[in-house]
Amino acid sequence: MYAQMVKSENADDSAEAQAFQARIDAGEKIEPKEWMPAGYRKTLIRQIGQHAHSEIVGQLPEGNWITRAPTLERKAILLAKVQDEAGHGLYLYCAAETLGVTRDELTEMLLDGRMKYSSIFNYPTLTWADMGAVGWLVDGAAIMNQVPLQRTSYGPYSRAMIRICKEESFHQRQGYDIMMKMAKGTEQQKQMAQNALNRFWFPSLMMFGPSDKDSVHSAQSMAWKIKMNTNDELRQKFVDQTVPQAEYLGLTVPDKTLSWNEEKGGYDFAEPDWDEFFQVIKGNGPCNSERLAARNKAWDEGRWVREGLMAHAAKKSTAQRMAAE
Ligand code: BYC
Repeated sequence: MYAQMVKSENADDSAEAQAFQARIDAGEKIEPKEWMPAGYRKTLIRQIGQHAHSEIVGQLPEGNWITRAPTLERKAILLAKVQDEAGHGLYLYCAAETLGVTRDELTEMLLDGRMKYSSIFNYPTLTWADMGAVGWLVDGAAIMNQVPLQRTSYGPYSRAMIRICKEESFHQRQGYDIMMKMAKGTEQQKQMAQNALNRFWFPSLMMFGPSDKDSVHSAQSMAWKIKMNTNDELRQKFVDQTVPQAEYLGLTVPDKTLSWNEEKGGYDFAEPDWDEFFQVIKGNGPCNSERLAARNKAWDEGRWVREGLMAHAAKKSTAQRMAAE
């Protein structure tokens, strides 16, 4: 079904497409069974699907620290956070399914590399302080991107975002709380927090996507209100929000060019290494093969559960049919 939809995608200037655009411009929400251009559907499947995959793959770097959390309380908090990410993935797969693609199709496209997930999850989490940096910076960047997506034009995506954003703010605060503890701890702990900031700063800036001049989808996605801001706008907002938080921690943002620009009312900052970004999204980041191997293993090991559930469902529907005859 997905392949058929992709094939039938074409530039659409029909009366239907114009009426659709007028609804978008008027701020109306588009609901699953309503008419939509093939390109709108395809873009949503790509973005919501990638977003769902990011939530699921995003459990791996933090899951890595559940067994090694320093206290029972930190373990319980991290466990709850990682479980929330699984829930976010499920809301998003459900939102994508309303567009006519199945969760299994999406999963297969992730597992064989046809669909992407966020570049950030291809970096390793080396110390406990990375749990602080991930919550503070990665979830902080995610919120910056997701708060405007609550107003996105596709109803099911917008409603999933409202729920997800509530949970993301707890995630960001738990990360910042770890950073506060570490930064105000021993010299060694403070150094661990600084190292985590050093390693996660630029990868976090990459989460917003390539610079606007290299963003292939932004213009059309913004016209359709699938995206509400450009990649550079959100990256700037993130830097402006995060630099004072780093200062409060007594940590240094690893960017010697960082300076306040009075005229624009925001920071000037160094761009991430875009060659590195494009390598990571092509599959050549530090942890890409490890992450995909973990997801493939989970998919293969869960096959018997899926088959068992399908056999049970088939048995139940046969029994119901026979009872009705
Ligand atoms: N990573 O034209 P562009 C979380 C790709 S999970 C990988 O600007 P677009 C969390 C892009 O797909 C949060 N790929 O694209 C979970 C396109 O390639 P394709 C995840 C990226 O879509 C667990 C190409 O580059 N959030 O927070 O207009 C634990 C050109 O880019 C990335 C979302 O998914 C990237 N960073 O804009 C903790 C938010 N950036 O597809 C935390 C929803 C770009 O043509 N998504 N690419 O092959 C979006 O808002 C948009 O899709 C993006 C990219 C801003 C990410």
